[in-house]
Amino acid sequence: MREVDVFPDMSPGELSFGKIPKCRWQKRLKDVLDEMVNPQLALEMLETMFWIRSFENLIVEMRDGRFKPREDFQFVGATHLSIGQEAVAVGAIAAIRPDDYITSTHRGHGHAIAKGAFALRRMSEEELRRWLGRDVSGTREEILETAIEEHLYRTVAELFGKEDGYCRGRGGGMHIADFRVGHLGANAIVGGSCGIAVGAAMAAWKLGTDRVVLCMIGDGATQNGIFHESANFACMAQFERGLPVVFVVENNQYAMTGQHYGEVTGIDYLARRGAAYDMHMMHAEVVNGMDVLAVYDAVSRAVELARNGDGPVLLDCECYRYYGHSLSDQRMKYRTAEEEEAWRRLDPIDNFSKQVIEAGVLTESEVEEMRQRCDEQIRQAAIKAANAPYPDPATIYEGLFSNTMCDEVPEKYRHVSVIRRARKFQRDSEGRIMYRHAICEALMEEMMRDSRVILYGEDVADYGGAFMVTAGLLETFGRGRVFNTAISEAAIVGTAIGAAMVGLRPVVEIMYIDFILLAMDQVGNQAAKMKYMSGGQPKIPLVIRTTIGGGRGYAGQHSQSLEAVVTHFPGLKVVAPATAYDAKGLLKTAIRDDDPVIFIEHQMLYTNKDVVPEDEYLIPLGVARIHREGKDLTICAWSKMVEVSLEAARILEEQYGIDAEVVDPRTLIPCDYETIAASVNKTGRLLLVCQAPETGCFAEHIAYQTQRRCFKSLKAPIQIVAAHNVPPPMSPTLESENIPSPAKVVHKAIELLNEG
Ligand SMILES: Cc1ncc(C[n+]2csc(CCOP(=O)(O)OP(=O)(O)O)c2C)c(N)n1
Repeated sequence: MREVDVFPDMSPGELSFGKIPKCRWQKRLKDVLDEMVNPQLALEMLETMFWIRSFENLIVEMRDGRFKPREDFQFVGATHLSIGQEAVAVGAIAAIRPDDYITSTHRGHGHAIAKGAFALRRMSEEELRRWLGRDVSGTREEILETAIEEHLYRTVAELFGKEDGYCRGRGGGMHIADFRVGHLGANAIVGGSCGIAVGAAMAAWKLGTDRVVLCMIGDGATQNGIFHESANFACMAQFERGLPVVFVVENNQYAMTGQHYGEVTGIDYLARRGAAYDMHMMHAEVVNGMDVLAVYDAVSRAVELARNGDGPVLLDCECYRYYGHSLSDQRMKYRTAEEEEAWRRLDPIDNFSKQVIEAGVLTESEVEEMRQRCDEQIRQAAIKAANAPYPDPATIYEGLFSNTMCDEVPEKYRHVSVIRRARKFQRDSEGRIMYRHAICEALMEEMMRDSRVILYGEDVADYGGAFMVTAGLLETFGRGRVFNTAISEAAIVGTAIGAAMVGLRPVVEIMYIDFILLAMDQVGNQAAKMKYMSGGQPKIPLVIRTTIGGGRGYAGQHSQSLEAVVTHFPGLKVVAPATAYDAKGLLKTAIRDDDPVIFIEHQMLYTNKDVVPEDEYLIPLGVARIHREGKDLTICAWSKMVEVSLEAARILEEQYGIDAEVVDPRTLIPCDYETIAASVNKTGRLLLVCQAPETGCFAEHIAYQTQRRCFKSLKAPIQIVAAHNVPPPMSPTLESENIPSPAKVVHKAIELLNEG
């Protein structure tokens, strides 16, 4: 039962919101030297800001031809510069531990440089050697110098798309990541990383660590749906503790050209957003983002709150980008020279340099020496990177999938505490159980095997899911591992990605595949791509369970078969089981797989029964099943269409003496084209049966793959029985006309046999 009853309360009153602090920090370095900030940290902050500015000045110079790291080098790629905003990246990242995480944005050079630099500076000699991946002699200081040099080099190399880059040139500057120092990736989809950050925070908390996540985002991102879904997710009351995530809004006043204040929002300060999500207004604060110490102070306090279970926090760091959105942007079309001048007077590097001199940490000439040294370090890194090789085209597939499984659960995750004994599904006299129960059994067994497997989605807990598949799991494993979410498809998927990246193995449910369209950025741009774009670094062991249906009069938005939509994104595996036996074995495999899997169940199969052994078994992904052998033609179908095809094959045999072979690929990605081709080479004819509209359906793709392999043995053109090219209609007559039936398959099969 639920923890809280919702009784009516209609008494009159007023809701009040607390005060949001603004620009609390009014001190200077000299006021806090040796207390909050020691001289070493002050130097590190200044040095890091210099590196960031040098790095981005170099981009400007390469673009306008003033600097060529090599005579024939052509710089290509995005030029989103954060010049003017360095204090936010540095102040925020200086305030976290090396093992804390960050997510970043398309304007994330500064975040990447700062995260690597501060993490390396805080590593022991041994950790530095491990990070370098080779044995380096010398003192810790010398090794650190080597590591910093390598860090700057690998950052520039990624900007240039070189093999030595952090992401082996797969991601470039807009998608840079170094998971070894907790940099979970920059994201070129505005707001795209919010769910990932919250998911990583959830995993950090559930795994019992005290790590914190900084979600670096722009002001534009706070208007995007994924930000709102993720902020709400992070604040859900059912989490005993607020999730340890700090949203650091780098509020440079503009999205691309859209001004949040006075144009695209109705509020002055974005910190006000915090009031929408939790009773503490997310401890929101407006921060002077032009002052590195103000940011350091605010983020330090925020991190302490988050680490102690009182997150999340929202910091609105007011700053300014000096250049346009990118170097091709004519910024004077949407802002004035006076405005720019006013912000430039607060320049974070000049401002902090003065404070460092005032505090007696460095002299003016020492500051200038540092600036020149940082410039030179970046230039040397660029020259080396320009001369380094590009990735070998033959390696283009490297990093796409892990293609590994969790064969053995680490000892610490094997101990699973249960509240109630796991539900047993009674077999009938022939050893059969329902498809829905087979799926539940798979979940139950995998959750028993590995405490990192968690399950969440809309209504999956007390209610057992819209289709009663997960009933009983809450009672067995408790709300820590089985919980409901808000209706936030994007956040469900996004958080699962972040959680999977840092150690959990989430299984999430999207009630109908029609709703996956609300999460399509998270599915297609994030889950599918984060591994590849970061050069293959993270494992993302994530299962997205969803359903297709049709046949119940639910019409266009609850009956689609969108499997081809998800197969289109390289980096996802896609499974669509037709029987209870396959569903159980494939789901268990999907949960153990280290890559993201979309697991598509069929609502009209949930009550179908099949023999499902009680003993453990797994079914590998990418292995088709021949349901029925035959010699006259091959019928290829998956999910519910296997049942339709088997019925058609029975009619063909009984009424027409035609012997059809029925093949089910079971997994669409990877797809066992070879088994299908072997069947077609034997029969000479292929009929594909698919519940999706014909145009762009997965059957069209199998047809292409098969004709490539079987051209010579085909006796007739490949045919497809699919739905009409209309949204699924509601009326029974129209709906049954739309969904392929055994009669239609029989008809097409006979036509096919009469050809060639
Ligand atoms: C979802 C999405 N919409 C639009 C874009 C195009 N775009 C790239 S950056 C940007 C502005 C983002 O503004 P903000 O979040 O404030 O970050 P900033 O660029 O100011 O750092 C836009 C509109 C995008 N990349 N992603």
